[in-house]
Amino acid sequence: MKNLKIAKIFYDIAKYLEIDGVAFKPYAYEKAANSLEALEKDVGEIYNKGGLKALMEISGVGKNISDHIEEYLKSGKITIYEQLKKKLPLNIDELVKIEGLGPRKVKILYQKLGIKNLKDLEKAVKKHQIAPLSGFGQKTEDNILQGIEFLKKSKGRFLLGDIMPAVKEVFEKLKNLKEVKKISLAGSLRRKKETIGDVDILVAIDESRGPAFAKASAGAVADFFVSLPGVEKIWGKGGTKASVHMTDGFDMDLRVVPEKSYGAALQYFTGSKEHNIITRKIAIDKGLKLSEYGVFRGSKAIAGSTEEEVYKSIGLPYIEPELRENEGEIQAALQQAQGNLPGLPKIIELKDIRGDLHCHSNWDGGENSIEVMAKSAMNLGYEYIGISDHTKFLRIENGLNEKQLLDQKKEIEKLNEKFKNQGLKFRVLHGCESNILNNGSIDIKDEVLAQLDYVIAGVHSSLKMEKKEMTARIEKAMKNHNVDILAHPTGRIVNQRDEYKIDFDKILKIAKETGTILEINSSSRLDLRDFYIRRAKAEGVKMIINTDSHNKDQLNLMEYGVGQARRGWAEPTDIINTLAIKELLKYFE
Ligand code: DGT
Ligand code: CA
Ligand code: CA
Repeated sequence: MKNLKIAKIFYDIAKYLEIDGVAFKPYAYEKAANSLEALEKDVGEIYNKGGLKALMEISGVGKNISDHIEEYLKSGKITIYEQLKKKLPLNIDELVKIEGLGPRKVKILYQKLGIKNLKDLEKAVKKHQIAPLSGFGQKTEDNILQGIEFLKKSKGRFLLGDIMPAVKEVFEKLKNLKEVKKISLAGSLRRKKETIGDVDILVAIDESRGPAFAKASAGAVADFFVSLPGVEKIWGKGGTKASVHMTDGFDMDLRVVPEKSYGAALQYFTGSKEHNIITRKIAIDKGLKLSEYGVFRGSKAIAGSTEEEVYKSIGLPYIEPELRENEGEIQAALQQAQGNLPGLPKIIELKDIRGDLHCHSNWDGGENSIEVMAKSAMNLGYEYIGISDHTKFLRIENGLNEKQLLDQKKEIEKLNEKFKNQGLKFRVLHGCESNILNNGSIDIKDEVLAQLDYVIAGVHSSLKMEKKEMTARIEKAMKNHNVDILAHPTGRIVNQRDEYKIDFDKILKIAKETGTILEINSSSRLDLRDFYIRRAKAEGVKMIINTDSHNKDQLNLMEYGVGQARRGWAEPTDIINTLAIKELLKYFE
């Protein structure tokens, strides 16, 4: 699958064009890259089946972009990209990832100091060559250093949402093999960690027809695995396991086991390592041995084929994968086993979600109309969608002003009328994603905010404020009666940007006082983080899981927000978009 490779090239092109000061075009490349990342089908297959026309049906892909994709599929190159690289021979992707280094600054650093990559940049920072440059200064140099440290920490780990579409494709192919009786993702991917070191897949084969048959089956699965289309390198292959490197950049491990030890193997390979260490110890304390092959008393296997059975044999209820981090789940499980409360949380599931309230329409430069977004939400089985376009302070995002918001209100009323006449129960809610200005005020007049169904507010500028100021800024916004939801509360972006400096305990306290709902943003922000979700839950602060979709396909990102919420032990009652509309609206009164 070349989707991610091509997406990366498009991101690079966008950045090069930005450096050159080209207007609008960079955004088009980014949009195309976004949808390629989210695409669950191989772009090569799409092209082979339907040619340029089929490519152009991918959202964000027009004539120009589809030509580029075709060129890449045919030649492995995109001419304009090669030309841009020649003109500015930089590792652009690496450099602009540094927080505080926009394309403009990257260009200056190249022209003045010959900085081409992260290494050059780090050297220059250490020699204090950056601060003296005009437009930079000591603060920028410090920020760059921080950014470098941050990037180093996250190196080599992939965003869950970035690799999942490619993984799902492989998974489906394996699942369809006749030798495969059971299959599951394992490791950090199954635990829905926000970043993934490598992909682990576990397969069970039929052993009931004798060892020779089982051996042949396992071999067939491993052979198939290493010959998958996206495999670039084979790290190793044995009779029951294989390990490969994919063109998309990540590694995958496959394990094949007989059905009778599938549960034990799944428990082992799901991890985490820390969780496994404790479960094994519990087994030992009971005079048992727990391994990837099963649970044994002496040489007799007493459990192994399912995880439920494995946990039960060591005296524990089933523990959801997202909880297996040795963060108190074992104590909770033991408590439950002894009949005490609260025990393990009954964590939220994707099917509990009834709507998505952070969605952008083409009013603010998003890709799809309100109606298309609404229909896509209906197809997901939702009961409502909330349109929350950016507001006027964010000019680059075509933020809406008061008048446009009121016009939009009318359009939404009309649309709801139409749905009603069609006998549909579905409802479009009208909100906005307003900006919390430096002094904590909102960039839209209160009398207009009051006319919306709900208001989201978020920080989108001056991210580097001192802790006290930033906390006070957010506090003031939360205390605005019209503000219902605090978007991406800490400002972090996975592998890209650390959170702002804030006093999270204070934010929780204010949320409790004001009834402000904290968002769990499902995009690459994954903000709130899992441990903050747990703290919010403990304080009784309500949350909402939103996708922050800028097109209809991104509505599918909900699964990652839900994964994050599950890792944060959130139950349906902690999350307000599990509610039917009538109950939901009470939170916005
Ligand atoms: P990752 O790949 O870094 O995102 O994290 P994981 O958790 O997927 O780790 P990985 O792929 O190295 O191993 C998959 C699982 O296998 C891991 O979660 C637990 C189990 N495992 C691997 N090595 C060990 C080990 O040395 N001891 C124990 N107890 N379990 C291990
Ligand atoms: Ca792994
Ligand atoms: Ca692994």
